[in-house]
Amino acid sequence: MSFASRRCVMRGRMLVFLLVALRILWQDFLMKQVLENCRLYGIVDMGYTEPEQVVARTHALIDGGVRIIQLRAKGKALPLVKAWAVDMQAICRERGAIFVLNDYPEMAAEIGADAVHVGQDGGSLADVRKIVGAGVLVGRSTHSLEQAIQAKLEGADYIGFGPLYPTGTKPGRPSIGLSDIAAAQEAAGDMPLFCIGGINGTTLPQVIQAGARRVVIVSWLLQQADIALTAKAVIAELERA
Ligand code: TZP
Repeated sequence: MSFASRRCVMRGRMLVFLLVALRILWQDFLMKQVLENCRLYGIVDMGYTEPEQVVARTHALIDGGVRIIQLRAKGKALPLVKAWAVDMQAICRERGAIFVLNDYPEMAAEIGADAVHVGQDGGSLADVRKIVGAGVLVGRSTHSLEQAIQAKLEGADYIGFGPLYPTGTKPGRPSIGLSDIAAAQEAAGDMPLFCIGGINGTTLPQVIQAGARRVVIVSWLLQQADIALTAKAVIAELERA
């Protein structure tokens, strides 16, 4: 190959590399914007969802204005989790929402998930980031003010904070109450903090009153006859506060 054509190939490769890098940066910017503006985080929890409802519920949440949607499939067979995750990721990508896979960083990397969410037992966030790679958001569950501060120091993209109230969705996990919400919110700074655990139409006003700006609602939302309408009302209530 002549020197001129080798130079041409090199330039082509550099251009491709640059375009890929720009695309990752742009995608990252867009996702951070969505995360920043998100008030209600939805979870398609397979403890409350039949497999044939996964697609419709993902659409219903997005119809209701939810822009971050997690698949939570505790104890389900991995091939099933992967199939649901692939479906949800495709819907979220097409409709401008962030898809979050709970618990499985390797699978998140494999299917190209927008984000992965890990618990306190999910290892260091640096290790999770090594698995999922650049441009994938990483969220962490926290159950105390100290854990919220630690997650911020570790560079979490967002945190869940709770359970505020006892909840059957996370049996055995003691509730932490509302008293630390404001301090955790303050410590979180610009890292989005989502209050979680036992939030429903009755408890939401108290949670907002205690300083919450963003929430995750699982069972109550999934059990509504009209998920989209309920999500819209919750978002409106959070935005009014
Ligand atoms: N993490 C803390 S509480 C909780 C999780 C996943 C479950 C919240 O579910 P619900 O049904 O909204 O109480």
